[in-house]
Amino acid sequence: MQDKYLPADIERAAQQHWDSTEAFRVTADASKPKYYCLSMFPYPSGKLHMGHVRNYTIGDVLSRFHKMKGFNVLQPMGWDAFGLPAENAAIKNRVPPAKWTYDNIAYMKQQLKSLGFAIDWRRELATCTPEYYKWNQWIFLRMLEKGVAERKTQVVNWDPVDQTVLANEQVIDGRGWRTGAVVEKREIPGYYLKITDYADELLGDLDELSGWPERVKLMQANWIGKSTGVRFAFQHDIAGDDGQSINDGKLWVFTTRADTIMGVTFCAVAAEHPLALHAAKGNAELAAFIEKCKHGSVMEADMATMEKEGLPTGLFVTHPLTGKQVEVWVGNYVLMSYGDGAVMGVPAHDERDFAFAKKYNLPIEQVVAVGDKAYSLDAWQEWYGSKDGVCVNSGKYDGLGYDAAVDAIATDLAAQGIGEKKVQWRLRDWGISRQRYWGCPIPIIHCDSCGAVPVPDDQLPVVLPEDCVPDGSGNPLHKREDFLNVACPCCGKPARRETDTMDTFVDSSWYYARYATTFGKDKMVDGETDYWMTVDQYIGGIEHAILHLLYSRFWTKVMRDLGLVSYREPFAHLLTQGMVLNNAFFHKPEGGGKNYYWESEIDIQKDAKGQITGARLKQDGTVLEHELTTMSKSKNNGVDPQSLIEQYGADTARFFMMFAAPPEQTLEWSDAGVEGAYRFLRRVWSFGHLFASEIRGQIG
Ligand code: ANZ
Ligand code: ZN
Repeated sequence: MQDKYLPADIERAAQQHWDSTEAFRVTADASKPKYYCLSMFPYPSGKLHMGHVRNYTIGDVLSRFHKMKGFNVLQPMGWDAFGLPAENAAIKNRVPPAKWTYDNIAYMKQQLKSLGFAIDWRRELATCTPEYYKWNQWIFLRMLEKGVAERKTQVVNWDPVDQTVLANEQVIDGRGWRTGAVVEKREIPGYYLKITDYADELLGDLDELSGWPERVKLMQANWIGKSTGVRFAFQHDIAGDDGQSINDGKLWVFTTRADTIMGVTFCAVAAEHPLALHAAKGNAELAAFIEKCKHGSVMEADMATMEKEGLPTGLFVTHPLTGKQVEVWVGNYVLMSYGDGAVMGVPAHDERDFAFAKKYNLPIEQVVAVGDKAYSLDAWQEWYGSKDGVCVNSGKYDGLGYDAAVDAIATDLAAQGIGEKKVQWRLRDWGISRQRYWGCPIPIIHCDSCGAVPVPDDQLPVVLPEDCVPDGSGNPLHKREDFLNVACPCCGKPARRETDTMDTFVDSSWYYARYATTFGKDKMVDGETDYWMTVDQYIGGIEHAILHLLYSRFWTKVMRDLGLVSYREPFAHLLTQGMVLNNAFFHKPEGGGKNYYWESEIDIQKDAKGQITGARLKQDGTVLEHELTTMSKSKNNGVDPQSLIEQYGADTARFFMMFAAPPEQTLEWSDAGVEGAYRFLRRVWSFGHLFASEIRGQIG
């Protein structure tokens, strides 16, 4: 044992020993308790960042701790390897996404190895390999058979200049990211997974996840969004072009506040609603407004804050309980995709309706009173939306509280056959079709005679050609005759392959189950899965709190229903690690925004406690502002793990990460802290050396 602490030598020797002895290779062993420790697999973007290092160090510490306690520990690693950045890199550098991805994987794997994690590399997987995505295709076909997957039309972002479909993140302020052209909405067919069929179970089983942070469970519950209310119709005889009453003469609405039904002063429908489209036929102003709404956001967060706008349709419907005529408006705050795409407007008790009524001078009628608070029309206040009041100005319902009023009103509507209580979910079915090249091909063949035909199992996987170079003008698969042309599996006539690929969330929805198999070529998962699953500890970023975790939970339940696995939830404990923060230094240029500088470009002044008191740009001496914020490429404040490893060794990096902050909390980067960690490890080494050479010698 050498007396000096030389991390590069020590770590290399240890890592070679682990490699040659396959120290972290594990197999199912029923005689031992198991511990499956999983960190969210990285996207192979080029190189590791500090967030990865933190994530994987936490997992590694837990894994090694459990191994020392006698558990059979599985800690795997792999690559979330499909997705848009590879296509963007291809456009920029003219290299195929496959090459870019595999090169990045090779580099990042070396980085992970140099960090010394106790990973069973034999189980490494990359989602862009046919061995992996074959099973995406296979289970998709099972879902089609079961009716869990179905084909229907979807609305996509269309760039009219590039003639291509854009992902949401490629639309910036309503324009295409490359062309700057105003993006249009288009309806095209695509595949959907019926996650809504599992809404009840996905919500209910959250109660079983005692190892999950409450915050994440709440986010999931809100996303699933169970609302209990009443669905009912306003009747009318508005005839469409065919002379028949539109929608059978019923304008359906969903409300969570049926107790306010006597306060309805208008109805509002979404821009895409049949009544809106009908009214627009003879009304150019309305037609233009509807067009404008179509370009607007459908994000609910935006809907809540945006300026309420609308136009009257000139159409009237009948209030089911008062018989009064109620005018129908088109409102930009009504979503076509929620409930029935229409609302009863109760401005006295709903904030959005209030803003709308104020703007367009529509009547506001109080129908709920809370205590003896006086109602005022000057502002919409918190209690107007409260369910704690009693009905007033509501005829026979006066004096009833929320529950009693809803019951009575639902009963009266049901008696007319135009209403009932209803549970409404916010969750939508999961559209998985992406008009992108770098993803898992959807295994469908289009035949002029037979329609959309599933690829037979014995022709799987449908292999994605790996040598395409996207140029931004649409999916390059459209030009690949060798991929496109195929015989129809039904009738044998010439047919064409589907060119859409799957949402990359599909890839990450079941990778944890694949790690826990023997990687057999003939099965998606095998018996080993039931030994290792469920994951005992899952670790990753809070940015995945909703979609990735929800899709994985859904996927698990589908696999259970297909008889592939026996568990119903994939992750027993979840840890969402905090972000890594660092100071960022910037100028604020005249036109707005911030110009960031690297620490190497500036002189920093600090006080005795090491607090930053000022910063100047070396180049010209100008004063810079600074803020503590998440490390990021765009803010020039990232610290490269590689340089840290080279300077101090992996153990210092790992040690600093674990001691600078509790895992769930944000971690402030500190060069002094890193040096302190290094000095400590050096002392530990010297002590070990002393023990080995002298003390042991004496005992010896
Ligand atoms: C009248 C009313 C009065 C409402 C009141 C609320 C308060 P959650 O809880 O999210 O389910 N709504 C229904 N369909 C809509 C759509 N397609 N787009 C926009 N808003 C819609 O919300 C249900 C409430 O959201 C419903 O209850 C309806 O407004 C509105 F004092 O009906 B309410
Ligand atoms: Zn055919």
